[in-house]
Amino acid sequence: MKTKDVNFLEENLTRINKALFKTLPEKENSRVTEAIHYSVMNGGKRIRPQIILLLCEMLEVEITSDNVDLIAAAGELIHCYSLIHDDLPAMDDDDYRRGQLSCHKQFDEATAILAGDAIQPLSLEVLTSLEDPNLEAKTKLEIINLFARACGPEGMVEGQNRDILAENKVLTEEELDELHYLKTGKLIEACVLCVCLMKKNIDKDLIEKLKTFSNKFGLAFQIRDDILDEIGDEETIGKPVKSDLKNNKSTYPSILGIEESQKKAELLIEEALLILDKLPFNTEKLNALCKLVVNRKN
Ligand code: GRG
Repeated sequence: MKTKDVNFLEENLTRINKALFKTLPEKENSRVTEAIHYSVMNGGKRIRPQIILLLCEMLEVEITSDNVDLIAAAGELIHCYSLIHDDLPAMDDDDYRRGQLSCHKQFDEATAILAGDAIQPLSLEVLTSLEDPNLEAKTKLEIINLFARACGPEGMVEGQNRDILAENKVLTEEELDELHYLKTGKLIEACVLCVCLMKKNIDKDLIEKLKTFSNKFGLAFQIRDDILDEIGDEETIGKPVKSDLKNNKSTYPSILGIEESQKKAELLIEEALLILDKLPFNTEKLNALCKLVVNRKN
């Protein structure tokens, strides 16, 4: 994603990468820790932690900025873990990720499985170790519960399960929406809802609005992902194109065509922006992120 016009995203990216690095074990400890560094410190767009940082700022959450960065890093760690496992031969069998060999190709399958397995509890370790005068133990538990549900059997894992089962089948648009809500949307939603948990005295109506916002954002993000898999530039997206076609997967372009898919993504973002517009906060930065998502090239 091009971030040079939106300096705040670049600044946030530096914060996020610093926090991520801080959470990791010593690279030199073992082959697994080397693989962990290789798969985390490798130039992802960091959309999920960006959402956490921008929402914390927007809602003026009273947590120290170092702790906001660590919570954002925890969300990204879960995502990094899912990418390592997603690329494995038993899953999507992808050789490239973020412009470099995927973890199992650079190392080996066992190391990639272990690196992924290590990164997930690492995110929980980060969350449980947070110490902040404005973060109660109960809230920390709720945040952990939220992330656990987002990636567990009723979240990302089930999304991935449906994705695998759907190979060589044609899904309906509704089935695809549901699959991607589970696979991609729930983690994005958890990033939004964890900030709601940290905001003192937040009202239920605002939580519902932000949840709807995140679901529209998440689906638009995924649709653009499918489009880029069809028409993107390999070097820019950092992996071979047409991998969905290779795996015979239903995608938005395969069901709706490229043009209709892009329209659907843009409509979802328009709806997401309408929600933001009505909020009594400075939504400018989140608004800018939304606009980037549907036009992104990677
Ligand atoms: C329970 C964490 C967990 C994993 C097991 C492998 C698996 C089940 C799920 C895979 C889910 C998955 C890979 C979802 C993400 C799909 C997606 C849109 C990936 C690309 O995300 P970007 O564009 O990538 O944010 P970068 O590289 O920028 O971070």
